Amino acid sequence: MSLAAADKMPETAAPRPPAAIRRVTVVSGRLVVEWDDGADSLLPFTWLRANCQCATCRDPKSGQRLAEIVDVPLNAAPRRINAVTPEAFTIEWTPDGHRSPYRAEWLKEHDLSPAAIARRRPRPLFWGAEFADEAPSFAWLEIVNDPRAEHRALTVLFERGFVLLTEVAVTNGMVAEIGDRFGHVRVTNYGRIFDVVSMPDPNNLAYTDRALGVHTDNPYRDPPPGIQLLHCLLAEAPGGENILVDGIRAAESLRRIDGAAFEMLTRMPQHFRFADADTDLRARQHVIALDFEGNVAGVHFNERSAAPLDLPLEAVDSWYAAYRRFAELLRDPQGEVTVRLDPGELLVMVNDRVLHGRAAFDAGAGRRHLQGCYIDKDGVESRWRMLASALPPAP
Ligand code: OGA
Ligand code: NM2
Ligand code: ZN
Ligand code: ZN
Repeated sequence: MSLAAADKMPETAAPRPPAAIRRVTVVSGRLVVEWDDGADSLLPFTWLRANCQCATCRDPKSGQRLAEIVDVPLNAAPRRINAVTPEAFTIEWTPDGHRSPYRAEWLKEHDLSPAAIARRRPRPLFWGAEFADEAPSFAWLEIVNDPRAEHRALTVLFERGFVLLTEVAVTNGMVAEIGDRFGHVRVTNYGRIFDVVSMPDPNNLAYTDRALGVHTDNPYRDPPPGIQLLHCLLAEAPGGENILVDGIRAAESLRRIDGAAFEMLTRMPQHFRFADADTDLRARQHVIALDFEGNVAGVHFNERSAAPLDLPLEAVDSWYAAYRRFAELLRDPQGEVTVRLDPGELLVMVNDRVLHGRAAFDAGAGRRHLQGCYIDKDGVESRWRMLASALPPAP
């Protein structure tokens, strides 16, 4: 397949020069830090004291907290604010005289204004069929040789939910090497890596040449894998195109057009199961999962692995009506990006956001071989932050 090169993607969040502190006062039981950029930070005393940055409260070597909440005096309040400079100040606390240093950079990084909180929770950028022309791809060697390219690729992965890697060596196990660079490969009953090929006695319909409707992988696991990698090694058989759908966008559409259906799928879970001769995996998941703010965090959708619904019988009819409504939205061709992977191409997908499916292929007419693995999101997010912190600041 061919997708647009990603060099038009925006450069992200390069660290800005920290603002300078102008004045520190106490107003109505809160600390007020006035900044030279015109902003004020309002900070509760307990929060400041619980996050004391002194060497007694925080181990200077590991940076881990030593302080425990029960040692923070009730009604801790600033007695004096000392040594105010543009970069730092110290609070001397009553009742116990403890002294806490705070740095401007740290305060800005953890600011509690609604705007600062929102900046720390980036929202996904939604896409539909039109994205086929702009969808991002990165040459693997570019990622290996340039931390900026790797950082951009991971930024795109988190913004869009998938990224295509090209020019990947067509070798056995390469997929796990890439998985271990971005994060940590998760070993499952399918192994460290799995071969998606058509085989005689498959334990999973993935291992046939049938079409697979769009789905998220392994909802029968707790937690399901965060990210899936699929590496194309052979694509001689006619067919087998992959279909990608932005599940979070579809779920947010359902919220707008059928609030009751949306609410049902966020409240009453579906049951999933995978069983073979050695395995009996079962888990419950919300088809639509919400984050702490009530935004859609992800979806769990897999018809192959749906177990009998295990809900109070009065809920069953309306649950299915809601599920059907959502399934219809997921099938909307206007939401589908189709890609035909060639050998050397590798899809990285956020499993609980981007649903993937495949068209049937003809195993009698040629071979098709994908190799896959799963990694968890936290490790990839960690790598993304480490890459960002090592980049030189943008000019
Ligand atoms: C899978 C899967 C896609 C494909 O194995 O879970 O979705 O293209 N495979 O074969
Ligand atoms: N395989 C390819 O979630 C699923 O069962 C999809 C996963 C077997 C690892 C297939
Ligand atoms: Zn302290
Ligand atoms: Zn799959």
